Amino acid sequence: MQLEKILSTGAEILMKTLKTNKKFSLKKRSTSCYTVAIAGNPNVGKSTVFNALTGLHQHTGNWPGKTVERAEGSYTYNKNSFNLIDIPGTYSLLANSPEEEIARDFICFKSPDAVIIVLDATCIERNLNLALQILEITNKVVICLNLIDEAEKKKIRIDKDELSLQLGGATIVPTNARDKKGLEALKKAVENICKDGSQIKNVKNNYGEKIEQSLENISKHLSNEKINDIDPRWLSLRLLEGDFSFYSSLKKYLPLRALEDYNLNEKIKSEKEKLGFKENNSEGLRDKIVETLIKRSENIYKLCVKTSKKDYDLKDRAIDKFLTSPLTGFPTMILFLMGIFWITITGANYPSEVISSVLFALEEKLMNFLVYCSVPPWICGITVSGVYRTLAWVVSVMLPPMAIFFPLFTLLEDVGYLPRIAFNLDGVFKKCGCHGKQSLTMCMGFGCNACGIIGCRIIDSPRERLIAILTNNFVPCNGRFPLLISIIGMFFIGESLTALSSLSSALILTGTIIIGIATTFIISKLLSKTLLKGISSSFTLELPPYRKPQVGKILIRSLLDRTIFVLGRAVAVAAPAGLIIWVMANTFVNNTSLLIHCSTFLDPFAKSIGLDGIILMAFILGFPANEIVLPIIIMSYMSTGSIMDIQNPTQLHLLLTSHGWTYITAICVMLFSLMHFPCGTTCWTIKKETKSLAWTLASFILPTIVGIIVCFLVSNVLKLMPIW
Ligand SMILES: Nc1nc2c(ncn2[C@@H]2O[C@H](COP(=O)(O)OP(=O)(O)OP(=O)(O)O)[C@@H](O)[C@H]2O)c(=O)[nH]1
Ligand SMILES: [Mg+2]
Repeated sequence: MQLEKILSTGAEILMKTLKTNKKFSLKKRSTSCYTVAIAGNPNVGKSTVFNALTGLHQHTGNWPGKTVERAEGSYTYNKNSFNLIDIPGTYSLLANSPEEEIARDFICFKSPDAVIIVLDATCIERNLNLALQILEITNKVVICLNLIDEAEKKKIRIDKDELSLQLGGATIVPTNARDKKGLEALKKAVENICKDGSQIKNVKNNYGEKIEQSLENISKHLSNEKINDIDPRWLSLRLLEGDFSFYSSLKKYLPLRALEDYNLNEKIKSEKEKLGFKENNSEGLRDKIVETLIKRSENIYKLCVKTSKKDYDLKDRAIDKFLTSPLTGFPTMILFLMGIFWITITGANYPSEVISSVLFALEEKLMNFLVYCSVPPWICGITVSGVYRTLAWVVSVMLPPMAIFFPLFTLLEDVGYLPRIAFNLDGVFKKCGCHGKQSLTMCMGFGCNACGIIGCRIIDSPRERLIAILTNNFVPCNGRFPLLISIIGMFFIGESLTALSSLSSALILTGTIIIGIATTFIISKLLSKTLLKGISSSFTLELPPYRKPQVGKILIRSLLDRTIFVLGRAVAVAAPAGLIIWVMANTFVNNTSLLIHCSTFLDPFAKSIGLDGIILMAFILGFPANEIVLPIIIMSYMSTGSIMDIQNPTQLHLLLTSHGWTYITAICVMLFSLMHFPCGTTCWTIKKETKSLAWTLASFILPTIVGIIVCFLVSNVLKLMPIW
């Protein structure tokens, strides 16, 4: 009885505590858990702030629109836990794009305990527009004045106190997130807001007497309603504006009885009439809102910012003139591409040889050890000749080029060159009926097509986004580069790698990539004239300032985050593939191995497009990851007769030519590698992004058909030429 009483009293206390303090947490050390959103314009350093606070590694780079999906992480400060949300960058909350909708809905309906508004200290005038809109929704705001180091360099001085005054008393924290400066103060300011609430007076933008009166009238109908923490005046503004996307979000997140209220709807209608707006058209009101925000931002800027060096971006503009002019822009782009490939090919050669000789020497030892342990020959075959050999190949061929290519690409990204490529290619993409931003997603495809597909979210128009998704596979990802580089090396350059031969390799690889880009243009144009008809939409792409990249950090991060990740994925897929191939090569039906059965079946068709049955089978089995196509080809050839160890490119060349490879086969394999179905991960991503099985199938079939046609034509035309 006594125990029962104690227990029930304990439970009562616990329930009371939970009721009175909804932030109560049962964690021993962290007493509370708060939700904090990071919002701001694109490319102001939100993800850098997020990474610096959480220790995570969200994608950062010097171009707008990288973060397209909400990212979450957490940090602990003074024993409290803070759940941080990195929301996509937006220029406003008026929901003209999906990112703006995501940002608006999160701030409005997820009731974060604090919002960190990140401003770029070098151009706060442009950023204030969004800050003023957020401050209208919530006053639980901390202003993070990021990139303060760049502002100082450009001699831009910001009067923090005045800025705070203009923003209702908001705490202003200058930071240099890249060098992790100012973070303590930022954490403190966030904690204060979360624990003690905001001291900020609601920052209202005055839209003029008449509109203000209407807002007041509508607010009266809302004030008694359950509308979370949303400011009734701001809600009234949205209702008056008749923002359709906001209405659907309201219905989704709030059980708003008031919306069905006849009186409220009548009130909104009559207020609109009073203001002279038609029921379903509030263009004028939106213009007024935008105008007010711009004017106010201008005023605040004038009051708070002093610059003594007006022409601080003179150098940037001079470089831009060179990199984006029609005469010099394109050649520079091709030179950069060639430069990257040249460094990759030259740099990867020696480490590849070293890794390969170490791993293949280990193979022998491993086999000897298993034989010594009396392991049955078939197990030795599966594990060593099947799985281990494939893994050794994937690691030695893929690791070095990736470890060089990724950092170089990230370097260009961090400097700010990617948006310049988009600027240069914008005209061509427009002529093909698609969006200029497709060049950015295409560039991302060089790293990984699945990343390129997710990146397509930066394209607002569904038609243009689909074109970008369907054609992303025409640029080779990192999984396909090793195959291209190996074939170029073996068939077109020669045995030893001299400066001249690596330059020729880079030239041929660049040519191959240019074929891929040209195919992207042609297929995009075809799609926009047929299945996905429409006019290309215009857009403004901000050219960010050139930034000095952090070379050390780039090296470490691209090695750890990208190289190891991609390699891990390849290894995970290569091991079972090696096993399947070994089993197929060693399972006999009617005295012929399954492998031969399959390749013989595929042979007639494969030969008609310049390949052979084994090559086609390797592409099919390579569906989980493109990286394993070449290892499968090698393993299949080795298990069909030629017993030899592949220690260097000469032996590999011999193996291929002894199985009937000619220059035509090499060219067709390269073309088919460039133009065939996307890998499994990419297909899965396409399904996720398009939410349509039909479009996923289309993205699978389209490049495959293009590849088959191109290889058929090329192989048959080349066969007619006597030089081959
Ligand atoms: N010098 C300097 N560079 C910074 C600072 N913060 C961020 N950067 C750089 O600015 C660029 C943009 O940073 P991100 O964190 O990717 O910006 P974002 O706001 O998340 O961008 P989106 O996701 O595209 O909207 C990167 O190249 C960063 O390295 C800073 O305080 N100082
Ligand atoms: Mg970001």
